[in-house]
Amino acid sequence: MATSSIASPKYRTAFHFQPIKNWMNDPNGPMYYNGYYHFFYQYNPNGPEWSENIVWAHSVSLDLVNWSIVKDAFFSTQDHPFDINGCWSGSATILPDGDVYRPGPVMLYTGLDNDKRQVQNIAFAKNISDPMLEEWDKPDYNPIIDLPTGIQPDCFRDPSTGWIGEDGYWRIGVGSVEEDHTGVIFLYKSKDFVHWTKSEKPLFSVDDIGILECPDFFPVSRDGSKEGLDTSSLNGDSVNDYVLKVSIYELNIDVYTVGKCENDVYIPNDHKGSAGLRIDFGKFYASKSFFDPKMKRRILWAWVNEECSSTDNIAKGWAGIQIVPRLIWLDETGHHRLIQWPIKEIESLRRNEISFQNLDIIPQTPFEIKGLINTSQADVEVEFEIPNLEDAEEYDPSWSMDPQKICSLRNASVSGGVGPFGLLVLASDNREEYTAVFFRIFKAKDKYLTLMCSDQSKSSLRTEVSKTVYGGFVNIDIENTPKISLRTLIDHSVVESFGAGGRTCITSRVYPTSILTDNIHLFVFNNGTKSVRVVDFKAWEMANARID
Ligand code: DQQ
Repeated sequence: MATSSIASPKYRTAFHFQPIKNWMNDPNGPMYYNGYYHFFYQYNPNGPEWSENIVWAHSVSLDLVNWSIVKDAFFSTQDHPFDINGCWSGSATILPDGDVYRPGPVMLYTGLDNDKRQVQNIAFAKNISDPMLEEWDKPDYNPIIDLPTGIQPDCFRDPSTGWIGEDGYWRIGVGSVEEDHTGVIFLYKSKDFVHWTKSEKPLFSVDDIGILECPDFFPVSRDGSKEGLDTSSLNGDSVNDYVLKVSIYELNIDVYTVGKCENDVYIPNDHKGSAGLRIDFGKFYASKSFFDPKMKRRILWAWVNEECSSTDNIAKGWAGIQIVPRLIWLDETGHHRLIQWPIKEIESLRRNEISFQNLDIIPQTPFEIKGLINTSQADVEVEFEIPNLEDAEEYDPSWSMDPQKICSLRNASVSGGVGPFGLLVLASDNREEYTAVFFRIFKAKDKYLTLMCSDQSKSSLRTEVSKTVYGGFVNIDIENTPKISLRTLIDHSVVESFGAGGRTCITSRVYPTSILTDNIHLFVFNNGTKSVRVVDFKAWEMANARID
């Protein structure tokens, strides 16, 4: 068994964005401009590990699926003290025509200055009629925002996309932490996008949570429409809601709330005192969205780190991928929750469809999906029907509503009442290795609870990779509609899953040794006590996306 072959190209992804080699982390400044989608990202050109002196790499695409790499946009140079030690994360704003500011794409990003203080810089696209936006101008007057008094020099970063208020002032949020460990998003205002003044009150703060990174602030339509809104339509709007997403450094998770903005202070509708709900319950961080004016939608990117050791990353020569970009919109049911779904364009890679309907999955008898040529790069959509909820296990109140804990205690191999049922992906033929993505229904005091898990405990015979069992509850009324769907994107070393139409999402990184010998299978399974029915099943092999 070639368990030492982590360096095999078979762990590289086929349709998730990743550079040809080396380290990548946060998505930066995504935007659509003049016919092209632009994607910038934190990149270490010198190796497969994070480095303080990181650069902004840049790729362009016509369809968000196939990418051409253009030259790095921002990197430190000796003549620029304001980012001489590194170019950290930031965001794009496309400034409209006007006399007050220079129109066209503008980037705000964090620079590490000559004293390694974090400061905020501006850069303009040099030639706004070049659709590739290859050249960027970093004016000598940077930084445009200096470190605020009383803030640690290494705790002030990640400017958001700007939005303009009714008063004609632009606003941005910048992540930080105060001395007493309160996480904050500072608010800055500017008339010309160059001179910024810090507002007395932060846009948002959470007690005792540590630094909040990569704030993303955007409007969503309250009526459940999938149509996205431009960030600047936040202006004086009482019809729409606002989303604030933050990345919590100490917990390594991305969370969001839905709320309103009053006098430049963001007020979440619920989850008061916390930073909110998880966007994705798996490996997922530093996400950033943008409004796509071509398709009138909001698209989310996020960094998916490796779950192997840094020694493995050095052996591989690469580390870090991005999620498949997701369409995001607000659930119309009034629960203040986002729904996420892979962008339509990714379906252009689907090949060799397999489908069937109305098949009962018998307990302890996994059903193998045969006929897909390569199940290590596939898109699978399945809808389950639960014939009888009466068999659901009792919920144990001592689990204290901690979904990851429950998924770990009751992983895919622990037989239940209704569930676990779902998919076994990247499975070896003897099922010594598999990643299980599944649901399990519990009978709680006065309602049924639906849990979704992505179980990496058996995902690899390699011992030094993560065996975490990720989990999240699914916000559906399973009692009245006893059906639930699962979509899973399988791509060599990533398993990205969308439960109940994108209400609960979990991304896992896995390194099955069986992929080295192309011994990879796909099953539908049920470890409950009664059959569950697959009402509809569809799967496709996925072609390779082009990144060059
Ligand atoms: N990554 C960047 C920071 C950001 C962090 C540095 C989040 O700007 O806060 O690479 O992953």
